[in-house]
Amino acid sequence: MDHKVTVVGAGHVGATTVQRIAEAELADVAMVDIMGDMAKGKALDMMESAPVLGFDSKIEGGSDYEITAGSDVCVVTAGLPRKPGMSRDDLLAKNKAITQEVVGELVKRSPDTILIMVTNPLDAMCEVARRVSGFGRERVFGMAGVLDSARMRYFVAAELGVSVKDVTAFVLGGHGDSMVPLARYTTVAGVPLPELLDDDRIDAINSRTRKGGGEIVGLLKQGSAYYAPSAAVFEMVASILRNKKQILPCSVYLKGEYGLENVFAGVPAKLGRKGVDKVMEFELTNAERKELHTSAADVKELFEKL
Ligand code: TXD
Repeated sequence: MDHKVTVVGAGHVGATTVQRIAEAELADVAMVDIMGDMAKGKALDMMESAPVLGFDSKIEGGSDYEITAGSDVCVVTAGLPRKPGMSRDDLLAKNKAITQEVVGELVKRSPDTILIMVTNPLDAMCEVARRVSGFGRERVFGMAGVLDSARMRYFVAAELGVSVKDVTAFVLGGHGDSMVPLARYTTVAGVPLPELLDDDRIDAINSRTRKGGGEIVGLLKQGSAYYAPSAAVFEMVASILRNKKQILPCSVYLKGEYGLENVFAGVPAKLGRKGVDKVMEFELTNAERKELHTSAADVKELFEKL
């Protein structure tokens, strides 16, 4: 393949992302995990599916970062889940240490790469990666908004009984309980959602979107969502490698846009071959802007604990 992507963390999100990239022949893939030969085993298993599915992407797995050298894009899903008795701050400290180590190893071998962060707490891990890599914001950003927006799109399509393809949505802000679903910029065949649904139904969709991750956790009992998250990562990687310039909500380091500075928050970003091409500034009402600022303040609070 013309491109190479590394995915660190061969767990649920990581391995499913690798599978999606390889099956679409988007790139060759290196998959790294700290757990012994696990990544090697999953990579071999996927390669053995290639003759049946007919893809020629190469997948290499292991725990040695040498296999990642020269990657165009690196996706970081490595991390620990929150265990019983573990506070959010404990998790922050643990995943910060993992992210520091992983990003250091990656940029040593792929100095020109684009980093897509996935590990939670997402916006804080983006900041850790930015500090360790020293990259400009074009090359270090996070996946959350595409997932949150996909959830919202699905809920809207199901509510109205229309194709998911006709629904676009934008969820901005931090990847947490205070994320900001924007009904005014959510459209069905171009028609804004407030013209199609009453406030109560929109509120219900917004609330289900905010709690979307928790809903899946509650059903799975073990672990968290990965089919939709990996699809969201795939869309971002594809827009970058194919230079599609899709406008996707991503966690980007803001420099004054939306009145926010020096903080990562989900905003619409144009993604192309160089990474974030441009942060798009949608006009917001005072209420929407206030919600976005509240959400960004939550993220800043986490930054202070880093
Ligand atoms: O919207 C979003 N950004 C998210 C984020 C959506 C879904 C999942 N989200 C977060 O991604 C989740 O809260 C976790 O922080 C990550 C990964 O989720 P996943 O469900 O894939 O977790 P797993 O299955 O536990 O996989 C994590 C893997 C596991 O195989 C570990 O062995 C590995 O990470 N790991 C490491 N790999 C390399 N190096 C180090 N240091 C390391 N530590 C753990």
